[in-house]
Amino acid sequence: MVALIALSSLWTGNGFADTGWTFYAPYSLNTDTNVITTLVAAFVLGMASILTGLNFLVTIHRLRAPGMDFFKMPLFVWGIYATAWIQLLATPVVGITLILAILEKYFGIGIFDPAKGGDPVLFEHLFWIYSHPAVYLMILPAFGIMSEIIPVFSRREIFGYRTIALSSASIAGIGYLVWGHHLFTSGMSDIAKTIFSFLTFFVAIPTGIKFYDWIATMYKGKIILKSPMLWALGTIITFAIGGLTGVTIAMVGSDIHLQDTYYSVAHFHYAILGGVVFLFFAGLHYWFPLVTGKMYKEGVAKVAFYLNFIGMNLLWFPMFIAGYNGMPRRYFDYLPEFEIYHQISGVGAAVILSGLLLMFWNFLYSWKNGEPSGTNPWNATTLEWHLPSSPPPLENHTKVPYVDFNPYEYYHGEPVVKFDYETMKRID
Ligand SMILES: [Cu+2]
Repeated sequence: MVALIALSSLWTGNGFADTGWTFYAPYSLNTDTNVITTLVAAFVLGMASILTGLNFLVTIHRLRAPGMDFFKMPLFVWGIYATAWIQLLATPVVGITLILAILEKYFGIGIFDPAKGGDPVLFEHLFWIYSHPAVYLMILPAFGIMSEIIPVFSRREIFGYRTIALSSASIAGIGYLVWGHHLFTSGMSDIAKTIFSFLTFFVAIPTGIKFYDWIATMYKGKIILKSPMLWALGTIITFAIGGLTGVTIAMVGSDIHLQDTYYSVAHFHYAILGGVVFLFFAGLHYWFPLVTGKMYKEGVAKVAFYLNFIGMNLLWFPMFIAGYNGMPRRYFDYLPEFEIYHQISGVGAAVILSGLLLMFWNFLYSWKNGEPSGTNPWNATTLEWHLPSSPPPLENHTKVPYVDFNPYEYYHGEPVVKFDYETMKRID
């Protein structure tokens, strides 16, 4: 639907919107490309996001298995739960903003266009009230995947289950209060800048708690370096770089120097590629046998991981240095002193591409020709691995399971809970 609306730009005359993804006013209101089609497409996408969030919230509140209270849920579900609140509460703000922009374009009402008495900075505020939490909307489910993988491949009960669960909720909550850090150079009072800067630092606290919990889970664990765990460990490094450089641009003083440079491009990609996408890949490896009933080639998966990890760092780390030295973003050309950084990035892009191709080839090849995986190849403890067959039969479980155990119970490196598929209860 969204793609169709966006593609309709092609035959309705003036081509795709040329505003970039932020639709900043007043340019978006005055360009004659098909901004309205793109705004409508983004609005439809927003509606889908709100309904998805609502669906997950109601499902998690009303349809948990008998016996499963909130603190027996897998941490991936906690990540989805926190995300769903963001989808429900923050997305309407951007939806209304898009409608206002459409109305202004159609009817010439002066809301954002200063030529008509509007305020373009208001658009930036409304846009980022959603679009900052949108970053957590991506990372919280990814952190959930991390919290599934770390205990299974450390053969230890997760350290600080409740603090991980509640830190997801508090990241979602704090996420609403920090949007102003995108506007430090847009014209804001010094007091507002100081408050937004200070509040942004608070995001580091629940995020840091998660990192300490993951590392504490591994401590004295029986670590198994299979590919899902490799991706998770790689992400601990890359996301730490993405997160900590985020703190450096949350400071007003350094942000005024680094705003709109390659430094922020590098920060963003370390957080989103080195956080969200890497953990998505970790999850693909982790749940591949569950979904397909086949096992991929572990050696190939490891080579693909190292290519991606090395390529990712070659591609984006030089941008920190180039950006710090003044390379602006969104320029198609650059001064001679930035050439070396662009060249290293180019090599990195080729390396990461080869890693991605190898990874997807491995998945596709193994889906057809892989060895049967069995129902629980990782010795995992959560409910989705307690199934009679892999891939799962229709409707997954033969009857509704009774869950009176914590999601990650290991004792001396072995899962504690044995499950009976006839009664769908634990065997003691
Ligand atoms: Cu932000």
